[in-house]
Amino acid sequence: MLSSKLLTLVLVVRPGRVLLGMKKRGFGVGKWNGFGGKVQPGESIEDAARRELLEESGLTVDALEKIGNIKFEFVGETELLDVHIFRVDTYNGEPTESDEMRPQWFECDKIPFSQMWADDIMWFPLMLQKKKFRGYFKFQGHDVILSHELEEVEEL
Ligand code: 6U4
Repeated sequence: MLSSKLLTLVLVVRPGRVLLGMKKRGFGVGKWNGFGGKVQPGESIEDAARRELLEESGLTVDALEKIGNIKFEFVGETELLDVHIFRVDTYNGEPTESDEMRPQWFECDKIPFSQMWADDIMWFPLMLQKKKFRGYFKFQGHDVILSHELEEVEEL
C-alpha cells in the first residue's frame, strides 16, 4: 500500500495568458510549473495553496477555484504525490521572482510544454477551459509516463 503526500499547485490565468514559474531548486528543478508545494501539518489544502503562491510568486488571492486532483506514482518510491490543483483568475500584486521560482507570463498558445512535467500537456487544455478533472499518472523517473488515467468530473 502506498502512502500519500499532499501537495498544492496553483495556475494563475489572465485572458489568453498563464503565469508559470521556472523552478530554481528542489523537486522539478529546471521545469516551468505552477506554484505550490507541500501542505504543512494543521494547514488546510487551500491555505497551503495561498501560502505557497505568495512565497513563490509574491501574489495574493481572494478566491481559489479547485480545478483538479492528480495522484502521481514514481516507480520505486513508496509515497504517492496527491496534488490538488487550483486555478486563479483574480489576484493582487505583481509576479516577483523568489529563491524558488522565476515567474513569467506565457500566451496560451505558446505554453512551453517541452520544458514542463510530461503530464501537463494532457490536463492544461482542461484547466484552461475551466473543466474539472481527476487523474493518475505513473512515472518512470521524471520524464517517462508509463500509464495514466485522466477524466473530466463534475465535482472534486
Ligand atoms: P520544498 O519544501 O519547497 O523544498 P520541493 O521539493 O521544492 O519542496 P515542492 O514543495 O515545491 O517541492 O513541491 C513540488 C511541486 O511540484 C508541487 O507544486 C506539485 C508539483 N508537481 C509535482 N509533480 C508534478 C507533476 N508531475 N506535474 C506537475 N506538477 C507537479 O504539473
